[in-house]
Amino acid sequence: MFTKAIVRSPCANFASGLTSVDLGTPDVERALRQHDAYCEALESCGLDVIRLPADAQCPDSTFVEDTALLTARGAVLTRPGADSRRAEVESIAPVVREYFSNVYSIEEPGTLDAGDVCEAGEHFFIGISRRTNEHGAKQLATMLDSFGYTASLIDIRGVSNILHLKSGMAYLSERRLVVTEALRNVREFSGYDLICLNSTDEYAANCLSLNGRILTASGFRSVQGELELLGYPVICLDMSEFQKMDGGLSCLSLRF
Ligand code: CIR
Repeated sequence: MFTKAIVRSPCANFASGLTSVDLGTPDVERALRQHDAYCEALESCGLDVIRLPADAQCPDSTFVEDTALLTARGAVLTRPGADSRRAEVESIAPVVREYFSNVYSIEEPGTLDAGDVCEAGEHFFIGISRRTNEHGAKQLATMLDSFGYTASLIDIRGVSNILHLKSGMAYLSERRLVVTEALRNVREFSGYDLICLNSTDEYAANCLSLNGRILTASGFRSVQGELELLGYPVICLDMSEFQKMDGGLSCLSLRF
């Protein structure tokens, strides 16, 4: 069960953050409304939401997920692959330390964005991407091993259209994964039940399983229908302004 989530409001210069997609400039007011709805959805799943103030020094700081990995057995502060995002870790660190006594850090030359890390029960998939390098992935795998978890590394550098591993997949429950077409044949996913999405539904792969419910981006009716058929109550959220900045649902919070 998750009981808490850390979030940070989008800042006034949110639109100056990094993006690799060409979907237009986000509207900050609308992003703030979408962020509020996201926080309400977390609360409706039974989580206490710890809201951090907007940080205008770091335009991407609303994507808190990339700065830390929080597990039931310990926390890891990351070292984001993009230079412009490194300072975000300094501001999240004291908050993480408030709730976790054992906090590790990814060290140079390792880089790791936790958007590349997918927790699947006692196992973690770690993506090697444009942001997470092999050093970072291996450091994290060693830390997870010391917590008693297993991990496998998945190289997604050849997969187009996804920034992070979790831009293309999510773990639901009971060995069930949602994956994009490009990730369906990943060897490490054999032995899991796969819900494979059409290319038009790719953005919906980054959904969030929280205490028996699933949060998904709105506008993907067939994905919503498929999840509901499997018995998951689904909450749909408008993510348009975050999508313009390459962000998915999971990136907006750190759950624990
Ligand atoms: C970035 O490019 O770093 C941000 N604009 C978006 C980060 C999204 N994070 C995630 O998928 N975990």
